[in-house]
Amino acid sequence: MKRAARRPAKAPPRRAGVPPIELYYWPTPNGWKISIMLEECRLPYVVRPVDISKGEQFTPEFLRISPNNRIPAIVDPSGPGGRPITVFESGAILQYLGRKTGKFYPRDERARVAVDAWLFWQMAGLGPMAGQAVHFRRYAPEPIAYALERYTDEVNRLYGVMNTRLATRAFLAGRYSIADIACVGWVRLAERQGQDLAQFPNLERWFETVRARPAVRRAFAIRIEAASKVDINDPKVRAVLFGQKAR
Ligand SMILES: N[C@@H](CCC(=O)N[C@@H](CS)C(=O)NCC(=O)O)C(=O)O
Repeated sequence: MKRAARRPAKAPPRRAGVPPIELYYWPTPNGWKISIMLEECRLPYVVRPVDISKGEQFTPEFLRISPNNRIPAIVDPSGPGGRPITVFESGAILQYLGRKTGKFYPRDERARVAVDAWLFWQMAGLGPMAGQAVHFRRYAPEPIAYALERYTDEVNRLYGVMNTRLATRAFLAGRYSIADIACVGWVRLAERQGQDLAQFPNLERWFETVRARPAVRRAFAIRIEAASKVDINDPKVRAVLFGQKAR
């Protein structure tokens, strides 16, 4: 893990005595969820880049924070009871920050159930399926027709579910929430998943609305220089990212 973290351009001023949340991050759809939420909530934070192309997700230091060797993760020095807390899994982090701030995660039970349903839908459906679609479309050493079709079709079905849902409401759970925050980074990469947003007009309208939010723009603007230089065809990178087994 590198300590050299560039704070986003318009990070909120740090309040004296309130240490910032540490965001263990790499610019991917799962990482973006948390940078967006931190920006939306105006919480002070520092970015700790974890170069997953170099295997920094496997360092003992990081595994103590994120035992699944995946980004994102956070350390909140001012956790419950005023003591530090570590949180991994992007959905759990979004819920934690939503409860901590009272923002984008309604307290009302009916509204919260709707947000949870769409958040879990993203975590268990859209994210994993879109991830597999991207893998077989861009990273597999050779094209495998069955896998390409299966995952591209499933993502297409999921986009259709969002499109239908958004025909009657502005956001997935009614009001803008952590469910929208969880999905926007995946829809941003629609093309890589073999999807054409023009075929999903309600989803496209939602995407334009969400990505135009100042906090979302700030989060998407965070630059990690090393990430833009990663060559996925480099055998060393592929050996780190693909074919992982129990250690
Ligand atoms: N379910 C996890 C998934 C996280 C995940 O897959 N992160 C990827 C980047 S998007 C990662 O850290 N990959 C590192 C690796 O594959 O070793 C979450 O939502 O936090």
